[in-house]
Amino acid sequence: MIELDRIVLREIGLTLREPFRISSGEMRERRIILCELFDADGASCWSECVADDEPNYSPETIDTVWPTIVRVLAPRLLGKTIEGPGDVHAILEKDVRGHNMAKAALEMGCWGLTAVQANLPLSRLIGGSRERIATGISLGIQRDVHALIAKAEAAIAEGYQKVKIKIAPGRDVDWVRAVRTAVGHDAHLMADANNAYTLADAAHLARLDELGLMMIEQPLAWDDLVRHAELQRKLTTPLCLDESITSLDRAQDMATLGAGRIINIKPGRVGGFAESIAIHDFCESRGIPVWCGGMLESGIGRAYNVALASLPNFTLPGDLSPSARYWAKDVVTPEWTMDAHGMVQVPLDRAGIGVEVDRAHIDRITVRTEELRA
Ligand code: OSB
Ligand code: MG
Repeated sequence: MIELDRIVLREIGLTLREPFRISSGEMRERRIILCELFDADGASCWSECVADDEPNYSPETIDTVWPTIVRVLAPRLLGKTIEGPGDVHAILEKDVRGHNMAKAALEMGCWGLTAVQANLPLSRLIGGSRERIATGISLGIQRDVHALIAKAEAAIAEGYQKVKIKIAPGRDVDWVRAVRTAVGHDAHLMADANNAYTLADAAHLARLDELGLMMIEQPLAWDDLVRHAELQRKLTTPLCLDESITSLDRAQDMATLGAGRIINIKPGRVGGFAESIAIHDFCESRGIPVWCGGMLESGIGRAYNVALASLPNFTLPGDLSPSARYWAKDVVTPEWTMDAHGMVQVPLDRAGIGVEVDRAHIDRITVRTEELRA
């Protein structure tokens, strides 16, 4: 039972250790919205919103999320008696179009809170069985191909089980081929285009087929399925959809159309855990592998991703790099780490999200707060 009597919103500023460039934009300073949910019974839990400050990945930004939570979403939860976290998605979804990242921040917080109340690790509350999660790294677009090769080699030496190379026109086939040559044919490589291409590039993208990639992520428009299906028919490399999969319906459409063969599940993109689990279960029933994507989260969002990725059909390495890859200092203790085999430990020794939140550090980097009450 969830009875929220208070939600505290905060915006924090976290500086990436190095700028992260994708075909649709660049991130340096992350502005992140954190939520703290308080239940009437005294339990509380943190959650994180994955929206960025520019709308280059999805239409949402942190400046659409904040007022949407304050005016539209939080009032639907505060002071209400909710049976369980599985009911929150429907409550937030009814007659509210879009705003998945805003919805997810609250919905996931309700799952985290329920895990605290049940004295269970979040992973186990949702039925996760894995104890360790295989991890990949997502390499942003580099200054030149030499820098990219050096980063890929270093990542493989560190133990990462997958290297995702961000591509864009002019920085694609030749760069990926150079990495493949440098790291050898056994390394698990993939490319992510973040919508940089159109169907007119099909023949060019087909040149990636000979490079043995695990998949090509989201080459075409952010909300497209039909053209991805046409492209998939022209490629032997599996397409993986990210931006286009915003709900279970869209995942089903992907399967129906043959628009992709793998899904990158980001709970923030699909409105939270209930929808993520539904997509996971659907994909499992259809033999479609899934993996957990990342959005340069702080350690709080990462905790949710790690818990989600402990579900059985997350069979491919996630974008779940350790804290130190992103931040000089994360907002959680212990920070997220990875072993020499590229595995992240699922925290099973603690109820809730499994990490301690460093409130003093968060206070120092908070730029605004707002307290919402029933
Ligand atoms: O397309 O997966 C993406 C980061 C921001 C926006 C979009 C994407 C990404 C990443 C980062 O690839 C993955 C990570 O968090 O390590
Ligand atoms: Mg992506």
